Amino acid sequence: MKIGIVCYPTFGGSGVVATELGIALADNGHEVHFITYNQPVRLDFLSHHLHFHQVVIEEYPLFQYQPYELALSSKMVDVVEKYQLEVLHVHYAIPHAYAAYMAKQMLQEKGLNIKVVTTLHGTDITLVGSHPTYKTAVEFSINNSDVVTAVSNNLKSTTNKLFKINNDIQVIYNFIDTEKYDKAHQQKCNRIAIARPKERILTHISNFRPVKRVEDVVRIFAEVRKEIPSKLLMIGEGPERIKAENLAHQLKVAADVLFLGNSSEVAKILCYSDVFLLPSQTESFGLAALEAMAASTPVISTNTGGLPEVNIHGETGFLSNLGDIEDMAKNTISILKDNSTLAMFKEKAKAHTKKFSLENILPSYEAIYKSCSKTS
Ligand code: GMT
Repeated sequence: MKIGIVCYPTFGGSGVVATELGIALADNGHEVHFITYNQPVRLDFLSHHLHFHQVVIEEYPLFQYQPYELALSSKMVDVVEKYQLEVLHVHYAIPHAYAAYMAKQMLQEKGLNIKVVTTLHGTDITLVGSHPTYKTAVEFSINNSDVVTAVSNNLKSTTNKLFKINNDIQVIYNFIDTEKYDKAHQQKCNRIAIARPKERILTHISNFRPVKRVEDVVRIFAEVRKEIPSKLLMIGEGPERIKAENLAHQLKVAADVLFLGNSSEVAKILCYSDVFLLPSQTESFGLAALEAMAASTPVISTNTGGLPEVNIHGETGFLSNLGDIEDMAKNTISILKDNSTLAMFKEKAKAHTKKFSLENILPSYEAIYKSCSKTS
């Protein structure tokens, strides 16, 4: 089929899922067109099955805010018409679902019926979408999508609680390409570049926004390091990084905390990680936790949002109440205390990711696209 994908082209989870989905669909013979303002970070190659169309904004002195939705919906119309797309799959409701609705209306005037699939990812519903500034438009665009999916049961029920939704929401879990992580493990994990042989490696990956509570990460690490020689890898960039750096100095652990910035080598970094820390305020799913588990890294997380659907308490890691640093540190130590316990958690974390493998999840999206083409 010919499918348009609209997403944020950044390191954020929704952009990563959208990009990996597009690549997998292209591998399965579909023709995929990404429509976004930059080439998605994980889309490192293009082919006759994978296309990228850049949304360019014309700046004008009158505009205090550039009208991105307008440029995006115009681009969608243009690409749908030129390449005869059958479905537009938009990831993250704001403003993509709204822009897609506008594109659909414009295309209808031209006698074309494009189907819009909207995937809700999390903050488009929880932190941003339900804010009075956006709520009316978000609710409208969810109700006017042809198909709506959410990345966890928790996100589905939260959406139904926060908005008046008269559309069915299908839950399709996020997925990972397990082979990619297996390959990274087959190559030698270059652990020695990061830590001494007796040290454990703890890792956190995020966009360092307040919701990720990166200071909690540093506090947990400081507690763990009192008992277990270890290093903390902080991967990503964002507004809270400076606070986490300052706290590491204040707690006198800075020498053992490495801030490595954004990375496209997530699989390689996770390959030598022993525990992944995700003490978020909320996570609709927690793709970063799933990626860690795919690399055999157990997860210490909060029990908020959809995290209990991904991280299984006592099996793939542990879940704690929000802000309970002591409990998260205690759980981390219990995993790291000896090699056989760590090996058991690693094995179970890895085994659990089969449920979220590309092979298991991709057919659900393909079935949705197929159903769309039947009803057009
Ligand atoms: O918060 C982020 O990490 C970015 C954000 C996004 O949309 O890019 O992530 C959300 O979508 C991810 C992919 O579905 C989920 O795994 C994350 O849990 C979700 N973030 C939150 O709910 C805070």
